[in-house]
This record gives sequence, C-alpha cells and structure tokens, in this order.
Amino acid sequence: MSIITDDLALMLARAPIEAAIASSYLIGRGDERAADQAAVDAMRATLNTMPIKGRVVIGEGERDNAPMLYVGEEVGTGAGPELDIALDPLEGTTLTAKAKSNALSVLAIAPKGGLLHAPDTYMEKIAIGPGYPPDLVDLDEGAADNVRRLAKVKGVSPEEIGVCVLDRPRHAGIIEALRGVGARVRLIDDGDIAGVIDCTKPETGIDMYLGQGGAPEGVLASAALKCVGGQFQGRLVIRNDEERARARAAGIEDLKRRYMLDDLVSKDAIFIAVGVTPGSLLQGVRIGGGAIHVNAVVMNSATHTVTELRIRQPAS
Ligand code: VTB
Repeated sequence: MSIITDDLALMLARAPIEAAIASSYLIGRGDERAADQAAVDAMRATLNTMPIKGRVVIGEGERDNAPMLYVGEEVGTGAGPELDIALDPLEGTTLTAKAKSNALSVLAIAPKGGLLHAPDTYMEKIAIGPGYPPDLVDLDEGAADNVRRLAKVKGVSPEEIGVCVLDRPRHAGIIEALRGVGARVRLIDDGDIAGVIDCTKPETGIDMYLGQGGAPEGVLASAALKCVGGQFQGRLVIRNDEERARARAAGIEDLKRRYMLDDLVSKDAIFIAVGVTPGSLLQGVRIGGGAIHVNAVVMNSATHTVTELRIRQPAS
C-alpha cells in the first residue's frame, strides 16, 4: 500500500494551517519579512512534532541563507515514512504585507525521490486544467498557437479563453501575443501557484497559465495538478553563472530540459494549501468573536481525494 494516505495528508495539513494562522496576524502591516518569518517558524515547529522522516527538497533557500526550513533540513520526529517535502510557508509575502488576495501557505510531499529538487531560479511555465488530450499545449509553441489549440478543443473562440500571467515587464511579449489572438489576460501581482490551480476551476474563468515564475513554485503547483488533473510543462530559466551553479548544486544536469508534470512530481503526492488572505481558491484566515476560522484544501494523488477543511478553533 502507498504510504501516501489520506490520514497522512490530514495530519500534515496542520503545518500549513499553523503557518497561515501565524502569518495572518501580519496581514496588511507592510512587513513582508515578519509575515514570512512567522509562517516559517510555525510550519517548522509543527512539522517537527510529526512522526515522519522528512527532508526539505524545496524550502526557504540554501542553508547559509536560510536558518530554518533550508533545503536539506530534516524535519519530523524521524520515526515514520521517508518523505520529500516541498514547502512555501507563505506564498505571497507581498500580497500578505499589502493585504491583497491570494496569499497561501503551501506544502507538498511525496515519498523520497518523488519531487524534483528545483533550484531557486525562474521557470518558464505553461499549464491547463484537466480533461484535455495529452500534450495539447506546448511550452515551445507561441502563446497565440497554444490559445488557438485550446480554444479549438474546448469548442470556443479564442476570445473566450482566459489566460493568467504574472504582471511583469518580462511578459510584455506574451501579453501582446495573447491579446493579439483575442484572449482575455488576467494579470496577477504575485502568487502563480494559485494562478496555475485556477486553471482547474472553471468558475475562475482561467483556462491557461503562462509565463516565468519561480521554479520551486512550479513543482508545488505541479503537485496540485498531479492530484486534481491538468497539464504542466516547465523549463528552468538560467540567466547567469550563479544560477547555473545553483541548478548544478541541485543535481540538474540538462539545464535546457523541458519538464513534464511527471518529471517534476514523479511519485504520488499530497498537496495542501491554506488561505492566508481571501482568494480564488480559499478563504483567508479570519479572527473574531473569540475564534479563528481557517479554510484549507488537502489533495492526495494516490487516492484522488480532495478534502476541503473549514476549521473553527478558539483564538488563543
Ligand atoms: C514568483 C512566483 C511566486 O513571486 O516566484 C514571484 O512564482 C517572484 O517573481 O508565486 P518576481 O521575481 O518577478 O517578483 C511569487 O509571485 C510570490 O512568491
């Protein structure tokens, strides 16, 4: 039997739940670092109470720069299954500091060896939701072609295709091409894990995610798609020697490789997201009337179970 059980998933959910609660006290206070630190402290403390032998493969950075939840750090009591852990205790530090929507606390796990050790570089990404023919979109095709292909299979015109893109100058060309073919472009300030997951939810109006975001976030988003279906392709963006060295240190040999979803997440995985600020995926943490309200989603690719949690617990 797989070690990736729903019981394990629900146990692990406590870690991002505590991280979300801790960072929620810093929503709108203009202090990104403090919000991030609160999330990191809470996630680490909670993970370390759990009966797992976890190793952080995607975390807060290299050991020298990240005293906690650094890549390679062992977490858990050590008595339990050997797991690869990818985490982003606060995905959207700026969103949190500015009280903008879609900040999440995120955790993904797989049996040892199941998650790509992505370096802290950018990744070119394309994602679509479930239910389409395999390899319908292609990272190496132009944005307009991908929209046309998707529209054709969906049986709609390109004008009805919504594409999510991070609002950055580096995406000017993609945005122009998308608008040129008639697509609706949703520009987001931050948070491309939520942007990718939005492709799986018709009510968001997003059909495709496109552009360069963090490589670690690419693996985390792929873990979610592995659970709920959808397609993802990614390629590292290596801009200089330092990034080349970072990728080599992470064990990457072919720096130009196009990663398919199963290359990024090669074994069954659990993906957990908890809302920090309100968003398309989840409600944010709310504190009032002596209670804390938290909304989480827990996904398991081994059982194809998606559990939504609405937690109310006493405010301490
Ligand atoms: C990306 C994206 C993240 O930050 O890492 C982005 O994947 C940083 O991009 O979801 P820039 O360097 O262009 O600012 C997030 O949006 C939030 O962590």
